[in-house]
Amino acid sequence: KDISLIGVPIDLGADRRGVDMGPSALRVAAIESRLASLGYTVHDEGDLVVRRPSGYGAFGPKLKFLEEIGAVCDELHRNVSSAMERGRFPLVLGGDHSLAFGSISGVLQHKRSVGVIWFDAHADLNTDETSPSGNIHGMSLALALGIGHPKLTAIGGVDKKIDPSKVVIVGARSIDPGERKLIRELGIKVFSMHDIDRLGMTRVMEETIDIVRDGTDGVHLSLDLDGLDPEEAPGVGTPVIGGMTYREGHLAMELLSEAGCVVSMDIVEVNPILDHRNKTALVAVELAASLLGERIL
Ligand code: DIR
Ligand code: MN
Ligand code: MN
Ligand code: MN
Repeated sequence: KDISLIGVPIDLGADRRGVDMGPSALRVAAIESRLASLGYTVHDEGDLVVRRPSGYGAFGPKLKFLEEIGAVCDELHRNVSSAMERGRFPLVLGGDHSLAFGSISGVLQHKRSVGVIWFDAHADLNTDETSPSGNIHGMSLALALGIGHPKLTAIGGVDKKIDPSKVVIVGARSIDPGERKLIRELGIKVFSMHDIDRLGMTRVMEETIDIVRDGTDGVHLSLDLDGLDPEEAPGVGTPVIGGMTYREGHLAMELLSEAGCVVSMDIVEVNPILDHRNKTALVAVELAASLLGERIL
């Protein structure tokens, strides 16, 4: 089995600079050799080119850097698509979470119906109308559902969008009013930290897998490292207290690995500038290895 590593050094979707160094931090954390040791042939495709703008651009502070992010997502969707075309598992190294819209668009070029698991402290379901920040990393799941600015939702084709009944958000604990409304209207399943506390990660993942696997041709996993607790993953731009432990995250990956349904993955929001000795990238590599089959015995 082959894996394509696709680096996306973008920090324009968020306010804290430095998450563009995430792909480098993940490589320093030895992602390639770790996956190779599991028996994969790993193809590091390098990094996509991200333009360096001087200001927010034509769409202003409600949709910061829309043109640059749109260009990167368009390019990424083609890269993810061509990796899948060659039978490889696309592993996208971010970068901020705005890129996930591009990777999901790429997967949808190959799979008619895709389930999505969104590990995150946040829901990323804002639009330019509801966003309190104007940051596109808080809009990427909405965009993948076809909701948001038409210049972005057009990427990959307006018909290539995910079904809200096949999306599960895991680990949420910071949701904006507009996002809450959308979650209710679309009936999106959210396992918040409250649910993880109450039910335990095993049950949460069993229910999650049932939802995303049933009736789909594969599952995309979008892993925002701020889903973990900031004690364990401090190198993120928007930390929120009360997150998943490393063990909970690790167990979730092992259960997903056993289910065997994940066809593509993003690792996002790793910001080495805010980190302690690359701890967050090292945690991310542990989680990716578990998802891709690593076991203790
Ligand atoms: C907030 C923060 N909901 C926003 N979002 C983040 O700006 O839309 N997503 N940090 O990962
Ligand atoms: Mn996110
Ligand atoms: Mn987040
Ligand atoms: Mn492990």
